[in-house]
Parts: sequence; structure tokens; C-alpha cells
Amino acid sequence: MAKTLFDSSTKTFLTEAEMETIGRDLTFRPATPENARTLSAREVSSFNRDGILSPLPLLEEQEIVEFRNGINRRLEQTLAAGSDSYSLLDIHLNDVRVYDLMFDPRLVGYVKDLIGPDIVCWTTHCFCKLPHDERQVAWHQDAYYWPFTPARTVTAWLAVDDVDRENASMQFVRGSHRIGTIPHRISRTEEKNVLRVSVDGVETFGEIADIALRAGQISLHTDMLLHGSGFNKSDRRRCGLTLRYTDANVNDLRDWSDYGVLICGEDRRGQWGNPPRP
Ligand SMILES: O=C(O)CCC(=O)C(=O)O
Repeated sequence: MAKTLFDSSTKTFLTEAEMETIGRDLTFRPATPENARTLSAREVSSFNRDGILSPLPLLEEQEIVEFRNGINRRLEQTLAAGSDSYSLLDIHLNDVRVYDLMFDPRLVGYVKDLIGPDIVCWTTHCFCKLPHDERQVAWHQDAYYWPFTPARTVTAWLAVDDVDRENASMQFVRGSHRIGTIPHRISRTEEKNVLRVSVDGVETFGEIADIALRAGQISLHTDMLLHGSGFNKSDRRRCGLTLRYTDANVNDLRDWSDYGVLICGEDRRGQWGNPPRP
């Protein structure tokens, strides 16, 4: 099928074999606390140590109510069209609120302190666990799935709903980003994994932390941090929007740069597609 620009369903994914063999630099590069402008030097050091920073304020109460209404409308349309609640991918291509959020100075300030001056947001994706949703996001390191080298992505995970352990908050293994690549295997059907691969024996890699957030708050995690989320056993929905930022000068080994938007600084490879504001 021909690839249509700005149609994310045509992104070429790495095969399971390629995830193992394709040449990428997947080492974590610590941020420089002395350069921090929005975060404190202490917060940057704690991100370097743990691989995650949370909770951080982003949207005020009224802002998140309006933002959630927009996501609700989109989700309704998606479910009515027969897609599932995880299929809102690359929504900045057609949702102006999400597009504008990528540029929110409060958010970009945090991200710049962790990545540097040249920033691209290369995807946005809603992970929406409906009440009693039995799908899990199996333990993984994001960078293992992605065709970028070096690994420099920081994900902002915005709580669209209040999130806690009961409605399947994300879980992280603190400090696991400093271990390097951890072995992944193909997930079994009965795991009901939203993604494709899983890591076993996570407890052996460090302390597991649950990340509770109030709607409007974010967490920031690095792409080498081991994380996942379980079933939603509660009556409450758990919706999170991910915005994934990286250094604009990393190398895309596939065709994933078409939907990336340069947020600030320079794109020295000239590789990002910069789709227009919808
Ligand atoms: O929201 C979730 O449960 C998973 C999200 C995730 O894996 C990620 O943001 O990298």
C-alpha cells in the first residue's frame, strides 16, 4: 500500500528480529543539572538517577476539563468507527488542541532541560484504559521498539483522568534506564498486551514505583526506563496522552520523522516532516 504523508497507520515498524539486531545507540545520556532553567538542578539530578520525574504540574483545572472534553469526543468517534481505545495515534495531525499542547511553554521548558535546545515532538498517542479493561501494557523499554539512534526520547505522559493504582497507573522500575538494553521476548496472546514484546522478572531490575497523577499533571520518563501498566480493575476510566520529544538531530532509521514537528532550535538533518497545524 502506498504511504500517505500524515497517515500514521503506514509507519513502518521494526520487526522483532530487527529490534534485536538493528544498530542503535541505546545508552542513556544524563541531562546537565547546571543548565536547568525551568526544572531545578535537583529535579534534573533525580531524573538522571530514577529515569522519571513525577508529578509535575501542566494544565490547570479548567484547562484539563476542556482538554478532556475534546479527547472524549475523539474517543467516542473512534470507538463508534470500530477501533479500540488505544488507537488514537498521532492525533496532533488532526487535533488542534493536541497540536498546540506540544508547544506549550510550560511543557517545552521541562523538556528542554532534559534534552537540550533542539527539540522535536515526533508522536502523540492516547493510552485509554476503559473501566474493567483487561489489556495491559507489558513491561518494556520504549527505545527497544523505536527506530531512532541515539535513544534520546523523553515522554510526557499527561493524565487526562485522575490516575492511581486502582485504575492502572503506569509502573516504573526506578533506575532501570541505566542498565542498558534488557532482554525482551515476543508477548503471548494471553498476556493481552497492547504492544508487542514483554520483559520477564522485572523485580530483579530494581524497585517498582506506581505513578499516581491528578488530571492535568504529567510525568516525564526516559525511553530506556523499564515500565508498563496492568489491567484496569476499577469502574473508572484511565486515560493518558503521551507526547514524545527527542533531540531533533537523532537519526531516524525508518520513516518515523514525517509526523514529527520541530518545536524549537534546529533540525540539522532536515529530516522532520513538520505537518501543519490542523
Ligand atoms: O499508558 C500506558 O499504560 C503505557 C504508556 C507507555 O508505555 C509509554 O508512555 O511509554
